Amino acid sequence: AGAVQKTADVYLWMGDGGGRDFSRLEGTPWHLYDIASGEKAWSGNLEFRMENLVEPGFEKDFTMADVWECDFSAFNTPGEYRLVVEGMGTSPVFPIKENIFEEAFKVSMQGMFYQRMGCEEKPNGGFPYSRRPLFKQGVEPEDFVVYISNREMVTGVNPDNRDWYAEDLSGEIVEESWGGWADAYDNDQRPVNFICVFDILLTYYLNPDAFKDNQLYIPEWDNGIPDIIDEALWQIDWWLRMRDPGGGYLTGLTNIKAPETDVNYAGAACGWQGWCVAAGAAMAADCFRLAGNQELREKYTEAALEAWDWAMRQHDHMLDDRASGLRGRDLKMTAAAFLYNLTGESKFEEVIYQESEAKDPSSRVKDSGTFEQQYASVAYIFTPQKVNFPELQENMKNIIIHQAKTDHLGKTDGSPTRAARWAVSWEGMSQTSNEMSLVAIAHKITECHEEKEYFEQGLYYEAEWTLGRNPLGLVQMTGLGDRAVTQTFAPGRRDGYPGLTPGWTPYMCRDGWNNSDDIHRCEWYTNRNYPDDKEIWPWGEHFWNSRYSVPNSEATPQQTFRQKIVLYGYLFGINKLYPRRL
Ligand SMILES: [Ca+2]
Ligand SMILES: [Ca+2]
Ligand SMILES: [Ca+2]
Repeated sequence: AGAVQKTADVYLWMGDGGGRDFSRLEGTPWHLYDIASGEKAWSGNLEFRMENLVEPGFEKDFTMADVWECDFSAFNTPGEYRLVVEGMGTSPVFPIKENIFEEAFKVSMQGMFYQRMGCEEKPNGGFPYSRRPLFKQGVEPEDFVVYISNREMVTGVNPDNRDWYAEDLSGEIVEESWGGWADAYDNDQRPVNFICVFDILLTYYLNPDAFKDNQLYIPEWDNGIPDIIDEALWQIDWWLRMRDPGGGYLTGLTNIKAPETDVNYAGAACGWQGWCVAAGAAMAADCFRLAGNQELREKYTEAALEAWDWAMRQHDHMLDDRASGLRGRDLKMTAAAFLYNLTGESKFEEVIYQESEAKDPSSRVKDSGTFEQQYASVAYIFTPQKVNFPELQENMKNIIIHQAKTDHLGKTDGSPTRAARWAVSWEGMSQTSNEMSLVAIAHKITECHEEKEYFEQGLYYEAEWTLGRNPLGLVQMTGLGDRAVTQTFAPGRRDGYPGLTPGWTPYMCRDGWNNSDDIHRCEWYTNRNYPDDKEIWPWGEHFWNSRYSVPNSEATPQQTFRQKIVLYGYLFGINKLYPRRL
């Protein structure tokens, strides 16, 4: 039930034996066995799907084998099943049920919770605390001090490099610096991760009625705020809290390293951060408009207007500086678009027009890593205010639908694994950075039934890949079911609870990033392969269930967490609001 798409891929890479040829089994009967009754519930015949190839867009061969398939998309009876192919074997037990993405969505959100810094409360659901120590002034360590650097973190060096920030200090300290999310397993807090706020709020924005209070494994229960917004506020409130004595918005914190754990350094305030705070606070306020929460709508609108005014007063507006693809001008446009929705002031609509790439109908609304206007465009497409630039709004819709087809769905027909995600340039993320937000938006805005089905199918392809329809049969994150990643370079080993922190999606990088130290060297693993030629291994099998290779098993929320939140959260949302035929 629910899924438009239910298929099992049949293939096998046999090491130096190459891909298994199943052609003699083509047409072989297969069956779904109902576990409860022990009866056959549905049957079909094995069909050829595609010859092995290097996947277009990714330039990777994920399977190293031809692919056959069992398609039971038409079968919709809830229950527990095994797929049995005669003469071949049987799958593990799997469920067919309503809204199968609920738990996947909740675990992907736990990924963010366990990046929280300074969170004193225990989460709901019997899970451990997030990061310790808290690094909270007056609490832990009690004499914790954060000095303000004269150097900002948007154009500055990686904040893992503490000394660079420490050697040029303003002489001031930060009153309160707790909150926000850590960068990775290490605990610097930097602008490249700030984009996570926008993807989390986008997930809410597209299906607001699906997201409620008391829904996630977080501490903020019974506060009247949808839990997904609570998680985004953990970062936004940190941005608002962490100011310099002149009211400037500080750009992050460096990586605290033992033995110097009672001191840290904050990046200087700068124009880009002003736009970022204005955009995040305005988007949160507009989410509260949709949630009908007048008090918090006003609170975050005021915070956004204050940040907007502060950014306008800066001598350098940093409109072309970027972090994680978000340029200053994209953030300014995002702030303006949500502030237009909230205030109806024409000056904000004019900024949307001025900054939008979509004035040119052949342009794009996003180009990951380069520019990012999808959040602003969504705000304007769904604006409750008068639309004075109808052509711009129409261009935005058409561009999103076009990009969803060309950047995403257009790849699936030529892909043995039906890859629909954005093809990122870094190999480590080629299979676990499942960026599908534009397809989710396109699904929301199209009025054409065939397009809706097409986009929905792409979202399912990608969700299936991450949840087990891959060569390792692996759930590509920690904490979800018995096929999930269990060993990776993630926190949670010393928290008194079994296992690592949930919701961690490793990069699954094969070749590393050229560091020569052993914890980075992927060669340590690939040199121990049999067969020893790593070039004949399927990319889909490049995960070593081990904690010791950082490029293979570490992660950052901006690179591999936020994409799954949008993907599972969107599928959860539409299945909750519009349950499919049974
Ligand atoms: Ca770091
Ligand atoms: Ca809540
Ligand atoms: Ca643990």
